[in-house]
Amino acid sequence: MKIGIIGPSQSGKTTIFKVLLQSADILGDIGMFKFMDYRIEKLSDIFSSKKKVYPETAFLDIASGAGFAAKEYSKLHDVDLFICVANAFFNEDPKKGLEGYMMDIILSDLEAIQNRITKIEKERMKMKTDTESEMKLLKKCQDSLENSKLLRNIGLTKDELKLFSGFSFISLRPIIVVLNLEEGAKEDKIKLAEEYCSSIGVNCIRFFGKTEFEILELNPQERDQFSKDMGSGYNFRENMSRLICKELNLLTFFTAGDKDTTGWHLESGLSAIEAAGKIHSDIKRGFIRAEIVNYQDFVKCEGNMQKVREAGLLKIEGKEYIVKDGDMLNIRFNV
Ligand SMILES: Nc1nc2c(ncn2[C@@H]2O[C@H](COP(=O)(O)OP(=O)(O)OP(=O)(O)O)[C@@H](O)[C@H]2O)c(=O)[nH]1
Ligand SMILES: [Mg+2]
Repeated sequence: MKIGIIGPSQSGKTTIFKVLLQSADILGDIGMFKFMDYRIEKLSDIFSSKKKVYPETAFLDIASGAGFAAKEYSKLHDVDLFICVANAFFNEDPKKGLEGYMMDIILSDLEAIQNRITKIEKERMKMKTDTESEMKLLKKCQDSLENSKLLRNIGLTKDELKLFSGFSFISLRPIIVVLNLEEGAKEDKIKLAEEYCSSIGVNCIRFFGKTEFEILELNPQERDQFSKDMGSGYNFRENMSRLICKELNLLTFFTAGDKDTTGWHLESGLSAIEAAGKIHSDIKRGFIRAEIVNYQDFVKCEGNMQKVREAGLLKIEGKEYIVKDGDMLNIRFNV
């Protein structure tokens, strides 16, 4: 999985990249993003784990030129989700900046669609595969893009998406907008930008670039104090982690013990055997059963397994069990 930061020039892309990745993990314009999750902190406390392991993904800081030049387009083809940063500091109008940038995205997809249509029209005779259904789909997408609709939001079916598997349209992938603001930013302008995002079906999150960057430079104790002063729940990295999971349809399950507490990502709807495979192929191969308690229930029982058992909240499940977000898995296996 790969995430890419895009957006207008000088909007704060590199700033947010550094904040999300916490400088240490950065190598040039690529780094690993750790998905923050308070549940990992809590579980590792309860289990006195020696190590905490967060789910991770590659993160790219994609420098912007004007629009999407062909060479940039090729850098984007394997990115699964885009974070688009809009400048809302210095009295900028974030809505205007966003509209311009979304237009660039739409135009670049439109160009790819038109190229394909032209190619099919020219070479229809030579092409072995049925081009009729593809052509119909291309025209439908062309229409939507011309009406400023992102391809992600036009309800393409699984079969239609399959026809597009050889392409890498940007607007077909999830985009999260980050409004990069400053204390004292004009609320009405920000609201307008947020309304625009919701009108095009894109999630949007506020980010105080400069403040976050300053926090980054504090020592860990000062950072903790600052977070407390800002009120609980204030944690940009964690909010962003949650939003990315939601967009990519991922849930988090845990394994916890004295050695480590680990958070794992799994696509929603998958079963215990797939979860086992994430941990280790041997565990998948030798799967016998899974003992499962959900994080919520575990905490309700004060992190005491005895109480969990007495309350009947420890489930014994087989391979087919559909894993839920927050499930703690202990898989019995034999190889
Ligand atoms: N005042 C203010 N300045 C900011 C904020 N965020 C970023 N900046 C400044 O804006 C400038 C651009 O920030 P970058 O993070 O480098 O922006 P960028 O989008 O990566 O820029 P390019 O890669 O050149 O397109 C830098 O001088 C930052 O210090 C903010 O929230 N407030
Ligand atoms: Mg930059």
